Amino acid sequence: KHRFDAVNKLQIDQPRLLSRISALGEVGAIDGGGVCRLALTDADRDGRDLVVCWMKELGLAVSVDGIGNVVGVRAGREDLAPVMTGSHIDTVRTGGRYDGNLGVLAGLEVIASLNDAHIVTKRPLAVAFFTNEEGARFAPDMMGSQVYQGDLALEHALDTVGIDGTSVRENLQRIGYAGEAPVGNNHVHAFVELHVEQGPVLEHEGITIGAVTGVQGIHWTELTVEGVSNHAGTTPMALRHDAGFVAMRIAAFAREVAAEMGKGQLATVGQINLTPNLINVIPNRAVFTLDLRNTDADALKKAVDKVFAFAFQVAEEEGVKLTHRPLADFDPVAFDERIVARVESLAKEQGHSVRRMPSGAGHDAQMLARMCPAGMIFVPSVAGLSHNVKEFTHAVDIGAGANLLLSLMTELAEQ
Ligand code: HGY
Ligand code: MN
Ligand code: MN
Ligand code: MN
Repeated sequence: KHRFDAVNKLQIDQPRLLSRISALGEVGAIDGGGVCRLALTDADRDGRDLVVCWMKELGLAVSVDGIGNVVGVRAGREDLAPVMTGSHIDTVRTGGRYDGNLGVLAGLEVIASLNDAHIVTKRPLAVAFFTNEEGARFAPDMMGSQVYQGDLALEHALDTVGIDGTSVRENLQRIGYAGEAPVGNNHVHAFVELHVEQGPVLEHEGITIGAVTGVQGIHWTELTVEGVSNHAGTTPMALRHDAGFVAMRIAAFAREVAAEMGKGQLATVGQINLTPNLINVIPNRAVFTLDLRNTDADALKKAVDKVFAFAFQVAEEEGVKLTHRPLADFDPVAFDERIVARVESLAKEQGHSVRRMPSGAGHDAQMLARMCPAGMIFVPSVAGLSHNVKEFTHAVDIGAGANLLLSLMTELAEQ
């Protein structure tokens, strides 16, 4: 009884959490208050070293697995499968201080608060950061958590070559995070991830907590168009095999399909590289990426089929060669209803407005959901900005999210 009351009154130390967020935000800091810690770069290594140092200071037993996932475990009263929280600390090139980082550091804050209160939960508690959640340098995204869960083979992930032509394996070794801990057969009792919403919904509705119901489907492809380079001034339009033009038509069509389908269909061409990329040369090669998403698996499949049918048709018309390489293909995921409902009821008990909502972004929780009951807590993103150096979440919302995480984890850890 005594312990239960103590846990119930327990609050996280918000200034301590905020100071860790700003300290980690200094690692790989870029102009505008953001961060660039692309997976497995030296900046990622420096961020990892800092978080591992904090894990050790908190008395966690730290392990590193074959893909570089780092898990810190706090012993429980009994030797059972742990309740885990965590996220990622790798960022996109123009990242913010909160995407991923908040979830990992709030996990450390939960540990620190329990340490201060000398409370030991029945189950062990674990805080993890997973390798390469972003997938921006090495596709697919959620790479580390999918290897941890077991559906992505370690060797296959290690062989992956990124956008700069180097492999996951060589980069992992170079930064000293090619670990020994096994992957694929880990036992986790439940997983809860705190994350910034990265969208405008909570702020727009004036709601503090998102009880995340699941993650939408994600379909990433790299397309390569091969045409004929020629003189921009002497080649009649009808005789061109313009790879750049075909790539741009496919990109524009993908946008039109999303607009036409509505109902949450999303399409993004984030990367496009033309060769020789010169003002007066018709490009003979275009390599570009297509990111299609939808909460509805059938609608997403329809969008993919429409865009590819058009792509092959326009390639035929323009007499160019089109090839493509899948980079990620994740079905929509539904989180565990008991966890979603408990996020909702705990938020209300703690005096916060709350709503259920799907996640537009991919998250490590969607991979853990394949191996244990999983769920997520969202807190608002100011102006809905993310993958942008101006990403920001108010301290009061960070406190609310971290306190909810503390309560939920300690409850799950008594199961
Ligand atoms: O792409 C995503 O949704 C995630 O940020 N990796
Ligand atoms: Mn993230
Ligand atoms: Mn992200
Ligand atoms: Mn994500």
